[in-house]
Amino acid sequence: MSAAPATGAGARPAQREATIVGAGLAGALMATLLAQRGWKVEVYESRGDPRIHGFAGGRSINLALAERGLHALRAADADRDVLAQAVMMRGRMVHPADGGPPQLQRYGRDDSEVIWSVSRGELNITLINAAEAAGAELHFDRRLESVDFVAKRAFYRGDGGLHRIGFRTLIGCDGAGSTLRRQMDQRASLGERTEWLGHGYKELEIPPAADGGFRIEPNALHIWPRGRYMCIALPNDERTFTVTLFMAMEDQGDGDPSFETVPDAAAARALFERDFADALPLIPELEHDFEANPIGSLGTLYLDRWHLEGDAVLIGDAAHAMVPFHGQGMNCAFEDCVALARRLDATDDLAAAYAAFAAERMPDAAAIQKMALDNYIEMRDLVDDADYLLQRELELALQARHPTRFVPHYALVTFMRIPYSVALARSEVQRGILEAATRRRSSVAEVDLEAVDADILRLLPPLADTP
Ligand code: FAD
Ligand code: E0Q
Repeated sequence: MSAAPATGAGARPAQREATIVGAGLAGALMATLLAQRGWKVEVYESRGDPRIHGFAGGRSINLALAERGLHALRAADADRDVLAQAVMMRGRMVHPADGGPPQLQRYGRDDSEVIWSVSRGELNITLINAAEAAGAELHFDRRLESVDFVAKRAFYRGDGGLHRIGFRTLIGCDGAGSTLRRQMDQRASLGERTEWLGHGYKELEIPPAADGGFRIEPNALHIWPRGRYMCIALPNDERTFTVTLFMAMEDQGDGDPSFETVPDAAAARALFERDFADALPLIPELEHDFEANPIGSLGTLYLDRWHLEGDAVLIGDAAHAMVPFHGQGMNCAFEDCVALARRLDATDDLAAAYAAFAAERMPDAAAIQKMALDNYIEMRDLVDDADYLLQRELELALQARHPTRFVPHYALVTFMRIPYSVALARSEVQRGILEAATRRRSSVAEVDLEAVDADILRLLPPLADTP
């Protein structure tokens, strides 16, 4: 006869199990990280299995993956599979308005400081496979509809029915339009607020050249800055580029184009003939793409709370959607996954883990949200602005003089893993130094570097890790 197991409070560790809502980028990575740590993980995704049904209507959409996201993929042992399908981007290729030759602005000091263009669909499939391989159970065609937090039951729509499924805790990875967020907010206000940018986007495609190669430089993020609107293009490994046009949703009365004044394919062609003349011949299906693809809207989502005790927590876009202009939304979502997995692993107290996760990550999400908004202004105005180029040149000179103290803004965000809030604070100090040093100067040779050195030593303590 064996003794009955002890059942008193605290005698048995809580079951390490979680239900993840959404098998997109954050959901699939979160599932992988927890399953690899021995958790029992169930994932519910509203869409069909992309391995069977293909992805997003077959359009290839790509994203820039940087060090923060790559590091999270390393933690899940998925980095090699992802990089095998990625295209390296060493800088921005700026296409001037006057039709002059495009100029490469390097992102880093050399080819060790680059970012990667990855297909959203392929990346998602790689992560779904990793999650399953780690032991997570994925359920497709299951759209979360409502949550009963008292009975701890969730309701999912799919396969022509409504499915009632119990949970221990819910991790919301269901994106910017999160249903879980709405359900949590009904139980206890999350203090939600969205600030719409007032600008939207439209995706177009550059197909391969006749010989099957890339039609423009593959190892760059192409950008056509035009003041208050712009186009960008990122390479895909199948030798196409995805072009994204960003502009105001409504006419601003300033003569600039908007989705209101450019409502159809004919107007889009006229806009490209005038403002993006070198891009136009690269996009043979411009009319079709413009009519067929939706206008995306852009905004920043702010919440006062990300979790409901130990019952539910939000991560990724569901918690802090941002505008895409720093290329960090996915990178930030992946950092969230690593931070949350670490907190969950450290304690059986879910409410404490969620509170610690939110306390750690909310300041960082707010910082990258702000930097992403600021970068739209910078990107649209990139045109050979002399002050801008002088400040970039001085940044590199100061980094060479003080590699542990002065790291250019872009590198702090893109090539390092220091918290975004630290990157923002240091960037602001550095911007002050750069503005003061370049005032009424037209070349780095005219800058009083010794005076700048003193400011740097005084204001910028050395970083432990430098890129
Ligand atoms: P999502 O990727 O949106 O995934 C949400 C998942 O939840 C989806 O699979 C969805 O089907 C599912 N779902 C939704 N509702 C439910 C429900 N009720 N029940 C079940 N499942 C549900 N980031 C970068 O890092 N680099 C870039 O270059 C970059 N470029 C961008 C360009 C544009 C134009 C935009 C709009 C964004 C860009 N981003 C970029 C941001 C990036 O796309 C997001 O930050 C990222 O997708 C967030 O991941 P997520 O998993 O939180 O949400
Ligand atoms: C990157 C890489 C959608 C988008 C994605 C990006 C970037 C930009 C401009 C945009 C920022 C930059 N950037 O080049 O400074 O680095 O991801 Cl618009």
